Amino acid sequence: PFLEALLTHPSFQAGDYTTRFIDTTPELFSLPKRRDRATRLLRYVADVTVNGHPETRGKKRPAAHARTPDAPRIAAKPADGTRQLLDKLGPNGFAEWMRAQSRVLVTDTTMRDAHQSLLATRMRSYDIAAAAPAYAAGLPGLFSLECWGGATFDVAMRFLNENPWELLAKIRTAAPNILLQMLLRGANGVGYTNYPDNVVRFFVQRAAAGGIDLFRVFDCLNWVENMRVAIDAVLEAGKLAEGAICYTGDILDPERAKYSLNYYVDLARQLEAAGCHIIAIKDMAGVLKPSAATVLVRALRDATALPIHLHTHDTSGISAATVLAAVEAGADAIDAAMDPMSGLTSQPCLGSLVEAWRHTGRDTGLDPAIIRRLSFYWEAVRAQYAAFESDLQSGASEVYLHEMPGGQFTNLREQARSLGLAERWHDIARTYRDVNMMFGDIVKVTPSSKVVGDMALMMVAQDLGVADILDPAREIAFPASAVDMLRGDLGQPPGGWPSLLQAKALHDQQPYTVRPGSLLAAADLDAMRARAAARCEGAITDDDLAAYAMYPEVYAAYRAARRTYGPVAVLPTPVFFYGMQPGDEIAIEIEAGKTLILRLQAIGETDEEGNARVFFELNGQPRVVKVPNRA
Ligand code: BTN
Ligand code: 3PY
Ligand code: ZN
Repeated sequence: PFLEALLTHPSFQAGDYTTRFIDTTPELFSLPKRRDRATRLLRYVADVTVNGHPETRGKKRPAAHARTPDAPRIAAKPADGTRQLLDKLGPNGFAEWMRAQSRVLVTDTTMRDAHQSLLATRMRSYDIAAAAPAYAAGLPGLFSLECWGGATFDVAMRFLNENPWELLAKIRTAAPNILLQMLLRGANGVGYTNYPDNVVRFFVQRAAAGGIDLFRVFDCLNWVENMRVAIDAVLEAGKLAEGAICYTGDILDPERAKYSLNYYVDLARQLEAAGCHIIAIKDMAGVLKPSAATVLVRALRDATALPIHLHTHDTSGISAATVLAAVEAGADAIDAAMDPMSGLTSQPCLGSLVEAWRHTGRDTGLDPAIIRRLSFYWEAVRAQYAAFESDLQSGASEVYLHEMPGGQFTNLREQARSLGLAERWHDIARTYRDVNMMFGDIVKVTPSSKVVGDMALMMVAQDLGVADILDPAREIAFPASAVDMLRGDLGQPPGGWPSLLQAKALHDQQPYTVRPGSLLAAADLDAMRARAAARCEGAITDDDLAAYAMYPEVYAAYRAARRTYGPVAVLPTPVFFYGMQPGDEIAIEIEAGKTLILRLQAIGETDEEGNARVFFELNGQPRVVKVPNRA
C-alpha cells in the first residue's frame, strides 16, 4: 500500500517531486511509523490473548451476552453551554450567575468519581471519551462533567497503560461547550503526599491549558493553609476555583462537637477569603444526613456570597434525600452519576433527581430522552468491567460508624479480602472508627483516609486494640504512612496531633507544625525533564513532566509499556482485558480517520522455548506474532 500510495500520488506522477518530497508530503512517509505502532499493538493483543490480563485474571468475567456499548449519536451541533458562559462572564461573574439561577445546576460524575467508587477506577478512556460527543450535543445544559483527577490520574498510567492527558484532550475536543471539572487534592495534587509548591503550580497550569475549567480543591485535613498554593494557581490561570469543605461527623450530634456547624461556616469564610469562586460541600463518605444538609446549606449560603455545590455518596442509601433537602435549602449545584453508574458507594441517580425537580421552580431543563440513551450506553460499558465490581449489594447505615469515603470503601474491602480478613469486615469497620478517634477525630479522605485504613488493617491483622497501641510498655511497628502523617507530612488537623500517640510513633524523630510545602525545596523542573527524557528514551513534554513530577516510577513504567505495546488505549475494552478469539475481527481507530482491521486467525502451539505463535490478518495481510506463554 505504501508503494502504491507513492506511485499514485499526484506530485509523484507529475514528476515534480524533489529531494524535499518527504518534507512536503509527510502523509506518505508516516506509514512506516504507523506500521510500527500496529506491530506493537499486535504484540499486546497476542500477549493478552495467550496470557490474559493481570488485572482480570481469576476475576469474574463479563456475561457472554454482554452488549457492545454504542454511544448515542446525536446529530445536533453542540449548543453553547457553561463553557461559553465562563468565557463571557469570567470566573467571578460566572459565580454570581450560578447563585442567581433558579434551576438546579447538575454535575455528572460518571467519568470520574462514579467509576472510581464503583469499579476501582478502572474505566478506560476508550469508553469515557466515546460518550463525550453525546453529552455535548444532547445535554448542553449540564453544569459540568467531572472527568479528571482524584485517583483516575495514576490508575490510568499504572493499571490501564494509558495517558490521562490524552483522555482530557479527547473530552475537551468532543465537548467544547460544557465545563470540565477535576478533583485536586490541594498540596497532594493528584498524589498521596505533599509536593513542592512549584510542582503543584506547574500541574495546575498544565491542567488548565489542557482544558480543565473548574478545579475542586480540597485538603485531606481541611487545612486551608495547605490549599492556598493550588487555589492561587487556579486563580492565576483564570479558571474556576471551587474550594471544598470535606464534611465529616454530624453537625446535629452534640457529641461530635469538633465538627460543628460553626467549624464548617468558618471554613467556608476562609475559602471565600482565599479567593474561591464556589464552595463545595464534599461529603466523600456520604454521611451528610438530610436534616443536617438543610441546616448546613442555609448557613453556608448566609455566611458567604458564593454558590454552594453539593457532592455526596449513596453508601447509606439515602443520599438522594440529602440532595433534595440541600436543594430545598438553596444549594446551587449538585453532583449525580448517570443512572447505571449511580448508587451504593457512587453518587445518587442523576436521571431520577432530574425528574424530582421537573415541573418545579428548580427544573434542570435536562432532556430525559438523552439521559435514557446515555444510561443505556453506560449500562453496557459497566457490564464490561465485571472483574472490578465489588460484592456490595445494598445501602449500609454502617457508614455512619466508620465514615469511609466511597472511593476507599470497596477498595478496603478488597484489601481485607486479599489479606484473608474478609470474615472480619465488621471488626475492620469498627477499628477504622477507633483509629479515627485515636488520631484525634480527623477528616478522612485521600490521603488521610488511606492512613486510617492502613492502621486499621494492621491492627485487625495483629489483633490489636487502641489500648494496645497506646500502651507505653508495648512496642508497636506503625505503618510508615501513619508515622509520616503524625510527623506532619500531610499537614495539621484542627487542634494538632495527639501528642502521646505522636511521640510513640515517631520515637526520636521531630514532628513539625508548619505547612509541609514550606519545607520542601522547589523541584528543578529542567533537570527533572532531562532525567525523565533519558529514562523514558524520548522527548518529555510539559504534560509528561507534570505527570513524572508526581509519579516518576509509575510514569516511567507507563512509557516503557508504551514502547513495548504501543497506544493500547485505542483497543476496545474486551480486547484490552481478554484478547481475541480465533475468528474475531475488530476495527481499531489508531488515530482520527485511520483504522486498522485486525482479525485473529489462530493461536498456534507453544514451542520448546515457551513461545506461542499467534496468527493475525492485519488489513488483509497475514502477520504472525511470537509471544512468551507465561501460563
Ligand atoms: C507494565 O506495566 O509493564 C505493562 C504491563 C502490561 C502487561 C501486559 S497486559 C496483557 C499481557 N498479559 C500479561 O500478563 N502481560 C501483558
Ligand atoms: C480522591 O481524592 O480521589 C477522592 O475521590 C476523594 O474523595
Ligand atoms: Zn466523591
